[in-house]
Amino acid sequence: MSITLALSKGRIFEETTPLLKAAGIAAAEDPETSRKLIIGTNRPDVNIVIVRATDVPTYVQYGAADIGVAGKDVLMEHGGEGLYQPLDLRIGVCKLMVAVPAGFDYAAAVGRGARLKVATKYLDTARKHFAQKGVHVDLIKLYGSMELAPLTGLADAIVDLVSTGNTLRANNLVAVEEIAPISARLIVNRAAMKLKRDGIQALVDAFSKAVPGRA
Ligand code: PRT
Ligand code: MG
Repeated sequence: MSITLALSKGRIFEETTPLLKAAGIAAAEDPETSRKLIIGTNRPDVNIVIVRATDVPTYVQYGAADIGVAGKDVLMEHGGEGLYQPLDLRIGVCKLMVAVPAGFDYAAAVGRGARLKVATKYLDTARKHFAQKGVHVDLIKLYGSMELAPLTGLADAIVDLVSTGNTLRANNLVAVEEIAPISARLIVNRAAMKLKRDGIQALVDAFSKAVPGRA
């Protein structure tokens, strides 16, 4: 029984490669240079499909892929239906944060019950976060370059991922609140977990042993 693994190109593919290697799996092609969306591996029973980062949970949820690697940010926004999340891979580590222009008094704005305009691609996650705090927000959906929104007057604040903080600094923004710590998770289709139990469990175990910083 063959196993299909869904990955996105870029940092997820790059940081998953050493984990795959530890599990004895090597991709036959590099998705950065190949235009193929289905990539074979050195193992005839393992294939990789290359999809957008936000589409990884969807492919696995519906069983088009058996397993996948997706950021916690993407999983929170997706909701996680139909998925097992057996392993924190401790890659793609960053934080989901609220950021505002330097000098903007976020605490005061929130304190006096102002309506905040917030731009983000994490609409559901942001809505839940501010609702929980009782902060009134108008959410504006963006698909990228969130950092530009406060600089152009589109929004007062953004909800975005921060790792080194360099992007915020370069755009004169400061992080004012952490929403969640983020790292990539191994996700498994619920039906595949039963039907392909042995093959999938072997992969989970091999990844688990290779997770960075594992005691
Ligand atoms: O790029 P594309 O639109 O195709 O998709 P994507 O942006 O969803 O994918 P990709 O490959 O950029 O990110 C995939 C996953 O990597 C995310 O879902 C996160 O789980 C994880 N990850 C970890 C990050 C970062 N760190 C990160 N720093 N994803 C994005 N960033 C961006 C952030 O949005 C901001 O623009 O990097 C910038 C901030 O970085 P610093 O170092 O300047 O703080
Ligand atoms: Mg990106």
